[in-house]
Amino acid sequence: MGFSMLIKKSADIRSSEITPKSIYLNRRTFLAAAGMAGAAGLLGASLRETIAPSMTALAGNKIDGIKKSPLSTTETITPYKDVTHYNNYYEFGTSKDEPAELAKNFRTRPWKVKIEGQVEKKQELDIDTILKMAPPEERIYRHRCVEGWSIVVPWVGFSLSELIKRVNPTSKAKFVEFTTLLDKQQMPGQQRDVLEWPYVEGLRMDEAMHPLALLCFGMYGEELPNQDGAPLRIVVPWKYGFKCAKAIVRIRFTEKQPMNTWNISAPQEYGFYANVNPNVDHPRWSQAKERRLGEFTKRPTLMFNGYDQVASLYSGMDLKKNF
Ligand SMILES: Nc1nc2c(c(=O)[nH]1)N[C@H]1C(S)=C(S)[C@@H](COP(=O)(O)O)O[C@H]1N2
Ligand SMILES: [Mo]
Repeated sequence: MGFSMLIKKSADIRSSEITPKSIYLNRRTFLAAAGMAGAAGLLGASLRETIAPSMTALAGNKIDGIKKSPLSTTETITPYKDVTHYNNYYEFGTSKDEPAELAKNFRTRPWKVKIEGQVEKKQELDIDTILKMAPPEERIYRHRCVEGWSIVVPWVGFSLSELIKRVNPTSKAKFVEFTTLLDKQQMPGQQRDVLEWPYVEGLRMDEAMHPLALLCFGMYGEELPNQDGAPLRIVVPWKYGFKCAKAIVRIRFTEKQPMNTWNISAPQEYGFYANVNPNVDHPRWSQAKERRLGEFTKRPTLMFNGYDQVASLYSGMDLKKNF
């Protein structure tokens, strides 16, 4: 009995979903269960009773009723550990491992999202109202950072168009702007001038309405970890990662092209469009190749990150000028 039985118990519980995440979790549940076994002995409680609640707690907040999306890639999913410990989120530090640590206690409830600008009715939506607007889907997308690394993530969310349709933009709405929370206390990175705060991003209306553009609130079957943008972010898989604003508190519809944070910071390096494009180098490095986290050899970067279905959005545009 003892440990071997405990290991079996943890494995059984998540055998329905063998993903990199569950393998990682099983290690943690095992370690926790080992600790709990000691506690059970001391208190005289049965092992089953003691372990069961801890399983739930460690499994995080699972999202129910997730449908699989036909828009998913079949490429190998990047391990959960990498996707949650190699982050760009300057509000929580500029090094990749800082957000996991510094965003630990970030409060994602209560959370409101302001809907402003060119809409029939300006309003403030509660995050839990937004999450109920459409059924959650798992979208396994490639995600390419402008810095040259990439990951494959099973995001959970629904098309951004589902929200846009429901808030009735006026005919003047040509762009959508997304703003991240401004909170120097909770976001220690905002105490430094590394970027202009709050972080702002934007999309052209037809880009935002494209079925691939995702309003995202989860990954690996669970609510988003704070370092990945909880409680709400966007994911635009054919664009460089910096377009995917995290911790969104305001969605504003505009007539004019909104400014975006990285464009303000370094306009000659980061444009508004930021479509993944192996033929347009960053002024300081080539964009022709990328390194998938966990792999050694670089792979070629694909036009639009391989999402050719968006090409028609840019027909007639010079993508060297509109980088
Ligand atoms: N608010 C905010 N959103 C952000 C960033 C940021 O610093 N702040 N970094 C961007 C960049 S450069 C990338 S590559 C992605 C990274 O998302 P991930 O950490 O979930 O992989 O988030 C984007 N969204
Ligand atoms: Mo990035």
